[in-house]
Amino acid sequence: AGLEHDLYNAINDNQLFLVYQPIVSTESSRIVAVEALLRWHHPTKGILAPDQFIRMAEQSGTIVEIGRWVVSNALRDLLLMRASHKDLADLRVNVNISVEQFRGDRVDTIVVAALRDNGLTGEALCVEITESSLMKDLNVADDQLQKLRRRGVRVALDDFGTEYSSLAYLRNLPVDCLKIDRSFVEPLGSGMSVADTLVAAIIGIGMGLEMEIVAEGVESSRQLTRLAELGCGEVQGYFYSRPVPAQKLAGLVKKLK
Ligand code: G
Ligand code: G
Ligand code: NA
Repeated sequence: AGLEHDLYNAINDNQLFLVYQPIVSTESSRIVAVEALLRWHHPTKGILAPDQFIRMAEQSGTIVEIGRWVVSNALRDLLLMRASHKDLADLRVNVNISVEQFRGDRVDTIVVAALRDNGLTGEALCVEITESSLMKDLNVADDQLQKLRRRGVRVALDDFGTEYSSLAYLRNLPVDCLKIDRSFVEPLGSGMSVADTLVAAIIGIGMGLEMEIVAEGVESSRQLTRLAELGCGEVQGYFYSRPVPAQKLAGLVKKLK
């Protein structure tokens, strides 16, 4: 109960912050987007990662307030990042959304207001939802996601491949992008040909449904090369960068050039 109470105060006490991990085009090698990842600078426990508090926030309902804070701050940071380097002028930001947020206030209303407050259009944003949670609560989320997509906001299915991905279902989901879970990326190109076959199949499904494909957890040039060969459009992982503060992104652009 202690941590839950602390979390309740974390927003007002400015203890939450966001770091950003670049998403890079395999074709142009340019940073096309960043994923916003939440951190909590706890007064006594130090810096906590989402796996240490998001589930609690979902259960207590605090996730609705946190989600509002995340969208608003990610969009404000996006303006800073776009202005910080000419190659980042069209940068997009991805934010993670818990399905519990759709049962609180309407996510589409919150997002549209945050876009307007920052003078941005929907193309600036992608919302990431895990496959398992979307399947569980599709009836709640579907209409809100469709409203966002009509404004140009993209929807990405996170951790794709790890849960029950019914192919029949996938075709009708309000989704523009598949993020291949890093458990598939890890063994890529290691001579374990079944890994390559699986990733090729996922990319094939995504392409067939005209979805964008992002591979997560890319750590080596071996994995990157194989993903590019298989037609994966975008990659994310430690090979390019760990998540960094918004002010560090421009420096990363120069380093990658
Ligand atoms: O940064 P890290 O690898 O610790 O993030 C782990 C996971 O936590 C992410 O993959 C994502 O699913 C979740 N996460 C990160 N930031 C947020 C956020 O702002 N909101 C929600 N709901 N989940 C987040
Ligand atoms: O929920 P999601 O899978 O989007 O969150 C991504 C998480 O994976 C973040 O916590 C991030 O720190 C972590 N991560 C990002 N890139 C890599 C990587 O290349 N290797 C590993 N092992 N973890 C990564
Ligand atoms: Na994510």
